[in-house]
Amino acid sequence: MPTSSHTFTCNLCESACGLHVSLETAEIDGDVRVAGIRGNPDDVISHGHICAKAHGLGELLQDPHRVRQPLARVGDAWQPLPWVDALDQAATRLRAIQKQHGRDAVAIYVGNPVVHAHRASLGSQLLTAVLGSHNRFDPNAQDSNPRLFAALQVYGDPLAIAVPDVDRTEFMLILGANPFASNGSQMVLGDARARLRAIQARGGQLVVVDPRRTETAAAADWHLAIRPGGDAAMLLALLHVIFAEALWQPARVAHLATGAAELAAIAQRFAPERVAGAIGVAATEIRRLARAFAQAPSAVAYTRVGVCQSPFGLAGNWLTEALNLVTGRTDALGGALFPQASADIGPIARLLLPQPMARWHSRVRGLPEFLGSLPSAVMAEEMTTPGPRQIRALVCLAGNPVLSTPNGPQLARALQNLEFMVGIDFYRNETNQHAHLLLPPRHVFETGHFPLLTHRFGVRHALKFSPPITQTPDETRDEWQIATELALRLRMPRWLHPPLRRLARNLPEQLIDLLLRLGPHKLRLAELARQPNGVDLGPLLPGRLGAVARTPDRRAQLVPAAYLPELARLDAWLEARPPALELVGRRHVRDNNSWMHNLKSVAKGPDRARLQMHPDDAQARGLADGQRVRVASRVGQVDATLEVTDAMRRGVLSLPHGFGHAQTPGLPLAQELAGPNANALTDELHVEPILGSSILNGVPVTVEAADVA
Ligand SMILES: Nc1nc2c(c(=O)[nH]1)N[C@H]1C(S)=C(S)[C@@H](COP(=O)(O)OP(=O)(O)OC[C@H]3O[C@@H](n4cnc5c(=O)[nH]c(N)nc54)[C@H](O)[C@@H]3O)O[C@H]1N2
Ligand SMILES: Nc1nc2c(c(=O)[nH]1)N[C@H]1C(S)=C(S)[C@@H](COP(=O)(O)OP(=O)(O)OC[C@H]3O[C@@H](n4cnc5c(=O)[nH]c(N)nc54)[C@H](O)[C@@H]3O)O[C@H]1N2
Ligand code: SF4
Ligand SMILES: [Mo]
Repeated sequence: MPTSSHTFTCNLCESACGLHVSLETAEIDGDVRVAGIRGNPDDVISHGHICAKAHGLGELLQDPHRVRQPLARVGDAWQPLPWVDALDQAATRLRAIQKQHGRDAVAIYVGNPVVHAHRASLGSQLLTAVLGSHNRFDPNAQDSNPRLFAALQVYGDPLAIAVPDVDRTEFMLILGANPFASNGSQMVLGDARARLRAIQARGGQLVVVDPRRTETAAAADWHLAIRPGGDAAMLLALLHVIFAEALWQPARVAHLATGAAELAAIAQRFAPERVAGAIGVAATEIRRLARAFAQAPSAVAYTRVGVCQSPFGLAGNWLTEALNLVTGRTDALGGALFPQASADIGPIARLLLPQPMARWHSRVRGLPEFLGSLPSAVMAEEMTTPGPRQIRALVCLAGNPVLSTPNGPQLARALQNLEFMVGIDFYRNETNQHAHLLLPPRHVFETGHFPLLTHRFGVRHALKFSPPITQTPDETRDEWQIATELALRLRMPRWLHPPLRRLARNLPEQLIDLLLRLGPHKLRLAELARQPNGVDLGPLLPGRLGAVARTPDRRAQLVPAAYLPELARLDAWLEARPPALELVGRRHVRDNNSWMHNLKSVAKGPDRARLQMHPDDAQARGLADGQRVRVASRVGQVDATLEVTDAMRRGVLSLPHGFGHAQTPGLPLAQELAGPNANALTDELHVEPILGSSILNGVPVTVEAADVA
């Protein structure tokens, strides 16, 4: 069998690890098989690091359960059909529904993998624009919205995301993130473990705030096992100490930001002694952390999904920015720096989104649009509540909201009553097994990879473009092609299709090339293609806040008015009695959200979907390690295997999301793995009040032995 060797990029997470891929081509049918995958030691970002998921990416190329041609569902059976028929059918149905019921009757959900695929991400933009519906959804409501909102409020631009200067900091405070498992989020690290350990190796400190002693927390110098949702109060208490003990940097803050006096007045109400009991971190610890953070030669606080998904995700993200600003860490070496995107989508985003929020509201609950999307928590009610603008059809592109959004089972029921649904996915997953049509995308080896959206989160300026390395002779199409074909059919007369199709063919790469040329590093896509290991463009630079901030005076705002109502809610939370058990999520390095469990190389190994509980909580309920238990919340219940571990804080349980495959015949291996759907417990009605983003951590639950009726 002829073998060829290629340099490529893993696109399963932000790290964009460099790969050496060897491919074998079968002489008889021309089938391409992955013979091996190794880390590329010369890659400028990952330096040879890869994780188990990279092998899954190889396996995905040849997974026999992947959908390889368009399928139409008739009852429970799926029948192949030619692309032209599938596309015609999709366009005809979507157009008819929009004609009869208005544009909002067709919703679109665009899932996470699109973030890591340039053709899919531009394709999803095209499709969304062409559908013109207000009912647009994506995982941001489960993920980054509180962080993007903080960037908007504090710096005036949702894209003004500061990245920790990991390579130079002497003190890194991590709240609600587990980079040893996730490999970093909105922070491209290459090899997270190596890069974070290097902080300690040069004498710096790593501090982790997390209700669970995670892999990252276990390696840290200091772990504070906070109660879920406690971060905002803890950050206010840190600020309290920093202002009270004059540990802040007034001269530098005056240069960076406005509102220090107001912030000090707010923080004054949150003494460590006041918040300690409710957040489960001793006042002495809070005071010690405040001093250590403020007095370190350099320091940075970094927060991610654990805080975003918590009851005070908005305030938690705001106050993390505030802590970095007040101690002079923002925009300083070893602090939080604003990278220069080599291909900046900012100007286009600002053109398309001149006003970033509340341009419309959801019909039933009145929750606001943010950055062009509505909160996922309203999806099901918008499908099932009759009336004008009711959702009657859905396009689901690279998403699995039945496993990834609050009260997923309710959504699954709502999907069954849609008039029409199209899925664009490798698999008949939990969500699009309810579709009427399924359109199969190409593998990243066949589309090429450019980290259009994520390269702006690099801890160094570095960039890589991996052109396609193979074309499998199957009936799959990339999402840009699918989107253009649908767009043409939905909105253009037939005679215009051939010229527009030609024009559109390489538009994604042409656009990227243009952005690169206009960008600060003046690159060309063709030049990048000639450097398969990527190009290193140097460290992040301090002193960029003035160029980045879009506030009237180009300084950060320490106390944006939008957050003030959150303080009253926080006061009430601090006084309230906590539920006996609160559920949080977790990630494992071998899992990738909901979708790689049908791949042997990823799914193998010990059960990773166990419910983790502290020994005291287990003992109090007479529960033992390994036992099947029933977890219940306001919205539902799931059975899980109990893992009793002192890695958990008392009163907190941990269950990963992305499992719950028992009813999914399209994923036979995953179906065997089954596992509980954590989002059968999360509550679609209990959302954060300003944006309506989902609260997935700190969910009140009860646990009992599964055999008790
Ligand atoms: N292996 C792997 N890597 C991934 C993914 C994956 O599924 N698997 N997913 C990718 C995606 S889409 C994303 S967004 C990123 C996310 O990357 P991270 O933000 O690093 O996410 P997690 O690993 O889930 O870590 C969140 C942590 O928050 C803690 N936590 C829960 N509630 C609270 C709270 O109220 N306060 C505090 N302080 N902590 C809390 C949890 O215990 C958990 O350890 O990872 C990406 N990388
Ligand atoms: N309880 C709880 N819920 C969570 C989270 C949590 O921590 N706890 N995390 C949230 C976060 S951060 C995220 S990002 C979301 C993720 O949630 P979603 O984006 O809804 O779903 P994924 O699980 O990423 O599934 C992605 C789907 O896209 C398909 N796919 C993969 N690659 C491609 C591709 O290139 N093209 C196409 N067309 N399809 C592709 C996969 O087969 C899979 O079916 O989950 C969120 N939900
Ligand atoms: S860390 Fe793993 S999943 Fe992420 S890019 Fe690297 S190999 Fe791929
Ligand atoms: Mo995410």
